[in-house]
Amino acid sequence: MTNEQNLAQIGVVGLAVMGSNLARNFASRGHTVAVYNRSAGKTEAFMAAFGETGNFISSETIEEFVASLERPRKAIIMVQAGAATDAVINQLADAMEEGDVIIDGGNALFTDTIRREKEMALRGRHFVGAGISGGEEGALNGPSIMPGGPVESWESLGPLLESIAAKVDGVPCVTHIGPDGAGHFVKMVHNGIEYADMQVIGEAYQLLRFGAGLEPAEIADIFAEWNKGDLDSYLIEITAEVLRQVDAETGKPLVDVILDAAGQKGTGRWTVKEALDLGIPTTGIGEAVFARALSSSLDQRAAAQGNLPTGALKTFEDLGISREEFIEDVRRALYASKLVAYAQGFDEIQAGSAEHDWDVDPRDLATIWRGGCIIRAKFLNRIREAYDANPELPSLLLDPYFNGELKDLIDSWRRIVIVATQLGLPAPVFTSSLAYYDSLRAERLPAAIIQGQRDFFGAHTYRRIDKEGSFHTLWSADRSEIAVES
Ligand code: NBP
Repeated sequence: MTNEQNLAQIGVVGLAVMGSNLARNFASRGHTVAVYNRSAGKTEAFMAAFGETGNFISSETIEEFVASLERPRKAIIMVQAGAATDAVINQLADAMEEGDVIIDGGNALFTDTIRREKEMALRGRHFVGAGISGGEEGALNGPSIMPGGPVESWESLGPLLESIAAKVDGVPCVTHIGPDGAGHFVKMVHNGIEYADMQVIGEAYQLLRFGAGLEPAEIADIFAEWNKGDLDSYLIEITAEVLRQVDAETGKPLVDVILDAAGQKGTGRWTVKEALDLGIPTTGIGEAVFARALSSSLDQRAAAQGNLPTGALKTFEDLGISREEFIEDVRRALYASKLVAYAQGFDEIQAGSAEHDWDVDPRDLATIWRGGCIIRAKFLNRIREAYDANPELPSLLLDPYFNGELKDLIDSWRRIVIVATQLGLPAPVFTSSLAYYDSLRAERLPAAIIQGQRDFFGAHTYRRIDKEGSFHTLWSADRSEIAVES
């Protein structure tokens, strides 16, 4: 039912997929919702389709839209990230008043959010960058929401967002993440973890399909079975669904007719760029982003097919392992690699939080990611428990529970990396995650030789294990060592 008399508790700007679903979600929780879209046609279509399903107030101009909001006015922007978002923010800020709240629910780069918050603060407007995960289904039925911005905004916005967020054990999947860009930073890393999670599932599929020679429908059954245990997650569940799907036109498994070139919109790439700047080795996410890029290099792949020497590859039969053992090994390698990706993602969030003084609590993330979002998984409960037990945990891998799990996983993980190599099947995240794991636990790393090389060619100096200070060897002279003032 349209409601022209009352004011709206919340407004949504942008009525494409995400905005219209979010507006419907707010309305379904009993809120009156103001809606506006740049092209009036979309607003009309929205009202025609859903106007009767809740209390909506539609407007044709941004001024009308702002006038239809209760004070302090709260409007969520769900438009294309970048210039479109800037344009809408400025239009809203012009029409709004001191203390009103502008929320950007799009996938903004967190540095844009920091800039926008500063600009809005100068104009007396509150600006909240809120990461929203869960795609269109989540937006409609309950997403996971990661709002940043000033804590005062959270006080008025919190109950509204809690009402539409997914709930797990009665706990809403939303909390104030931290000031300015914290919400969008955390959403960015969430998406990065999602890339790694999807890639490790892809690698497991690849090994089962082209290593063990299983059919998509058989692998769907295996994934459905895995979904009952430690790997219980939305992504494993939907993978089983995708694998079961048969193409109506050809009668083949759908997965066999989908072009194997993965797209990306940028949040994975941002996560890795930021990790490079922070000096955090998010190798799993990095390999996942590169794997998508490689998959899309279709010309180069076509040129390489059949034209690169393989060396002596083995067949699955040569390896003499049972299918059952292999399937269980793959499951364990997947679990271990996933654990590494999450550990690295949480490391990046903690480093970002320290760098920007955000004070992000990792326990909050493990809590609000349990529902609504794409990486929702049973094992996030374990992550929450790990940080509950020790908020200063140096790495998730060192939590006693996960450490115990790793004891059970490690042999399978090593076997799978070896087998993948012998079969010539790429498993970049399985492989690089194991290299990360072995690097992390190594007593000595080859970094000592790198420091030696750097000192040799560039007098970059090195530190010693047995005394304080910086040192340089006179490589071009008598090769004696001198202490260097740092
Ligand atoms: P799109 O990202 O496809 O954006 C379309 C909307 O942006 C339309 O309402 C369009 O209005 C509006 N818009 C554009 Br384009 N330029 C504008 C401008 N200069 N001024 C005003 N409005 C403008 O929509 P979406 O897929 O619903 O996503 C919305 C946001 O949510 C994005 O930031 C996206 O990254 C994020 N997100 C999407 C998903 C997902 O699963 N799709 C998940 C999580 C987050 P028009 O009708 O007049 O052209």
